[in-house]
Amino acid sequence: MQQIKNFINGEFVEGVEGKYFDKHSPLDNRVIARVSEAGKADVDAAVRAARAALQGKWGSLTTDQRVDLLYGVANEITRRFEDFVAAEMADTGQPRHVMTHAFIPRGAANFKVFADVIKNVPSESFQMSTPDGRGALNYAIRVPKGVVGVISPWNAPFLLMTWKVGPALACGNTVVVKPSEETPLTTTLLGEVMNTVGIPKGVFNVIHGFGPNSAGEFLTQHSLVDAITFTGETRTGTAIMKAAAEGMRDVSFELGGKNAGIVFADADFDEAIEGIFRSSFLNSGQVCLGTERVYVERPIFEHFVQALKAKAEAVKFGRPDDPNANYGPLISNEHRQKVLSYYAKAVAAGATVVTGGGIPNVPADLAEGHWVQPTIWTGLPETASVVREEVFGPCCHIRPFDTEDEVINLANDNDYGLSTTIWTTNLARAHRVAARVEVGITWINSWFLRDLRTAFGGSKQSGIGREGGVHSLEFYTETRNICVKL
Ligand code: NAD
Ligand code: 6OD
Repeated sequence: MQQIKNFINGEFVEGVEGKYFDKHSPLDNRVIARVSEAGKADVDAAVRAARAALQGKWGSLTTDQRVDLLYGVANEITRRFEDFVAAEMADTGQPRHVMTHAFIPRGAANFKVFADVIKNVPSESFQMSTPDGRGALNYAIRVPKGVVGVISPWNAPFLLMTWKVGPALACGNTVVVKPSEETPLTTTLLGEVMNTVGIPKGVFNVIHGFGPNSAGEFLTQHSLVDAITFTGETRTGTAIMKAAAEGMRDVSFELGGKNAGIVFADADFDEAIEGIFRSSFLNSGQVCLGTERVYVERPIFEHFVQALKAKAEAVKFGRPDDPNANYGPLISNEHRQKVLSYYAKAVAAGATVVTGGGIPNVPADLAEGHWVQPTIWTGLPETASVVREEVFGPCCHIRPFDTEDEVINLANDNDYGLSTTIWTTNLARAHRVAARVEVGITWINSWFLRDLRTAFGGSKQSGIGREGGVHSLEFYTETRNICVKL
């Protein structure tokens, strides 16, 4: 049985309390690894190692030297591509193509892109006049925030963790990472990469465990953590924000979503079907940017519902490497219970179940896995809990609309504001609607396409702050103002 340890000050170490928890495969619920849980003392050791590294070799490197090391990290991930793909498939149970096309390459890119950003970012400088005529030069330098606590979720583990570690290190910080208890493998592998590349000890640390009263909470409460970047549920963000208030630590939050897909009658029908299908069901619906509310212009509503149903019913459940399968399970039994409870609530609220709604038939060796059917509903009022709350499973509710104003109001009538997709061939309308939907990112005739140099983040309860490209500097550095009399 694989034993997963914490990575503290460049060493793989067991937690001092000797506690382990089991990591189950989403495919069949088998225990695939035993994970060492970090206690308070381990978290303290990791934070102190990170602080010492700031004051040690890492802090004395030039930007060019740091950039070279981060290029090395990206190259080493690429060299060990198959190891990362295998680990992420084992953790998540999702199909191989999701790993090879999205999760792992984007993870490597997170180190390259932010190394380039930091190398090329100009600094601010003004020549000032002074009453005595000598003048002054007023300029700013950016310094690292310090020790950054990184807390990441399980749905796209490597991509979302590196999306924070890449810019944090590029800006000269050190990190203590708490990956989700459901997906410990790729973050641990990254520790091996850091040692191979020669990243100084203590710059990158990993502590395993849970949230409340475990590694996550111990990290957010540690007084030597200078800033916390978190991706996960909105209510977890609230708990972390309270912890961060002690000591006035800065936070960056990427939280939940209840994203709308808007399909106008003039859309390229096949492209819209394919796009809504991917955005509702990719990764078994466990994507923060996924579409759980679909609004379709009335003339094509019935045709759209039937076409999406046909695609949802054609998925093939199976193991990530099975060439005949293209669809994976949910991450855990606990999450499956939550999703199934929403399936029951939809029925209780009077939904028409177009397809799905339960547990699929799978081969006997997968019977204990966390499978659920892709599910489509129609006929619910906007007040129904499955239309208002994030399910984070493979499901969507489809509702007809008649006018542009009506659909904008429907899309905006939600506490979340992460993303929207708009499907239309009328580009003037696409731009008009995009400017009025209250979200952090809008896709027009596309989904999940984003240059890593652009700003990413949510509006309303979907997040605080923007990360990506130079926007990440706002969180991972502090600006120091220097004024010199000439
Ligand atoms: P979660 O909030 O349950 O857990 C996320 C991480 O926080 C885990 O590592 C967990 O152990 C830790 N944690 C939990 N409670 C904590 C506490 N009190 N203190 C410190 N750490 C704590 O989220 P999840 O179930 O892992 O992920 C799914 C959620 O993440 C969904 O809501 C999804 O929308 C959101 N998400 C958002 C984005 C985005 O970019 N906006 C991206 C991916 C996922
Ligand atoms: O890589 C991205 O653009 C990004 N932040 C993806 C988020 C995926 C959430 O599940």
